[in-house]
Amino acid sequence: MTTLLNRPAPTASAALTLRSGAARVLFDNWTGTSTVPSRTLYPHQWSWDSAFIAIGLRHLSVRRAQQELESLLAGQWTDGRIPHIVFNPAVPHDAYFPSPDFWQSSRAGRAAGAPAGQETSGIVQPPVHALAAWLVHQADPEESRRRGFLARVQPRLAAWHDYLVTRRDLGGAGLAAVVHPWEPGMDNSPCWDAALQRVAPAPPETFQRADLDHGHPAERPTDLDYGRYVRLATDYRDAGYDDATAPRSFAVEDPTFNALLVVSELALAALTEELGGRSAPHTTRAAELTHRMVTRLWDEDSGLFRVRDLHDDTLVDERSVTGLIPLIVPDLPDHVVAGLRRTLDGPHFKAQGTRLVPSYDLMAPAFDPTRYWRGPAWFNTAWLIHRGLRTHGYHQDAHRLKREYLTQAGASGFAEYLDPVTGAARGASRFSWTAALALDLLHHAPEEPTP
Ligand code: 9WN
Repeated sequence: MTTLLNRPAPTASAALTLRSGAARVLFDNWTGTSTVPSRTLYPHQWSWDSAFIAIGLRHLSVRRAQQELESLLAGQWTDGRIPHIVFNPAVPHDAYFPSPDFWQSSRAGRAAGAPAGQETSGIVQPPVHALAAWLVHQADPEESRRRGFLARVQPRLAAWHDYLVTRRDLGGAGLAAVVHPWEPGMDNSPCWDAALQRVAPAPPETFQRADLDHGHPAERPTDLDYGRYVRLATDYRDAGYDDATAPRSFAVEDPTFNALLVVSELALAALTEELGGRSAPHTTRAAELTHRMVTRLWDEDSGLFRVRDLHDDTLVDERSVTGLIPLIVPDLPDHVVAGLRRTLDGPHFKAQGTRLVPSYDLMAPAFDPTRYWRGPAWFNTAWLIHRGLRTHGYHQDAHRLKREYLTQAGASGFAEYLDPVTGAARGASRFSWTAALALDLLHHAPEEPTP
C-alpha cells in the first residue's frame, strides 16, 4: 500500500510529464521580461516569487532565470529595498489591488529612492534573492561569467541586505523586522492576529478588493484583515516609506524572513568571492544573524522558532511553519536542529501524516485547512524545509518530502496551496513557484552541496 510515509519515486515517464507540465506553466506565465505568479490572481511581478521562479527557470533557460532576477532588481530603490511588487504598466489598474495608484511609489517614495520610471509597491518580501542568484550562476557558471551576471547583481544584493540589517533593525537587536503582514509573505497567518488587533481597519468603502474576482472567499483573508492591511500600507505610504519616521503599529521579527537573510548572506559571500571580493563580511554577518535568531526567537519548550512582537517585545504564542523553515540555516546548534525535526513530525505539524507541511498548528483552535496561511500546505515552504532537511543530513526525510511534493504538484495542477488533510487543491492553479520548484526538485542530485 502506498502511504504518505512511502511514496514511490516517480517513474521516468511520470517525471517527464511533470517536467513538461511545469515548463508549460512557466512559459505561459512569462510576460517577456518576467513571470507572473498566476495569470488570474497575481498579474504583476512579485519579489520572493521571482526568486523561487528563477531557481526553477535555471533548469530551462539560464538566461531567462537571470532576466527574471534582473527585471525585479530594476525596481530596486536607492535605499536598497527590493519592493514586493514591480508593476507591469500594461496591466489595467483594477486587475489587482492595491494597484500602482494606491502605492504611488514614484511620488510618495521619491525621498526614499523609489525609481522614477517604474511603479512598485513600497513594502518588501523575504530575501531569497541572493540564494537564487547564486543557484542561477551555478547552473551555468561559464554563461554567467560571459554575461557578467554576478558583477551586475552583487552590488544590488549587498545594498538590499544592508537596508534590511540597518533601516529594518527596528528592535535594535540586530535582526530585520517586517512592518506589514504581506512582508513575511504569509499574509494572514495567525501569528499576526494579536499585532493586527491594534490596527484600526480602513473603512471597507474606501477600497475595492480584486482578489475575490478570482479566489474563493473561504480561501482568502477576510475583509477585516484587508481593512487592516490597507491601513498599514496607507500609513507607511503617507510617511514617505521612511522607516525612521513611519508609525510602527505593526513591527515583528519573523523567523523565516531572518533565516532566509542568513542563507542569502552566505550565498552573497560565495558570489562575492567568485568575483574576487571579500566574503568575510558576509559570513560574519550570517553568523551574527544566526546567533541573534537563536537568542531572540528560539523557543526550546515548543521546539520551534517564534515570531517576536516588537510592540511589547514578547514571543507570539503561535506555532507556524515560519518557525520551522529556519532549518535551512546551516550553523544552528545541535539541540535546535533536533528540536525542529521532532516538531516537524510531532502532533502540531505531522509532516508524515499530512500533505506537505501545514502552514499552521493542526491542534490550534484557529487552524483552518482552507484559508490561505492559516493551515493550508504551501509548496515553497515545503521546498525550503526539504532544503533544510538536506542541509542537516536528514536525507531520508528530505526524499520523502520531495516525492510528496512532486506527487502533489502534479495531482493538483500546480496549485498555489493544498488542504493539508485531504490534499484538495486550493487557491490559484498553474501557480508559478509550484511549477518552478517542482522543476528544481526533479533536477536535484541529493548530494548537491548547499551554500
Ligand atoms: C500580497 C504572490 C503573493 C505571494 C505571497 C502570498 C500572496 C499577496 C496577496 O501572493 O500575497 O503580496 O495578494 O495575497 O501570500 O506569499 O508572494 O504570489
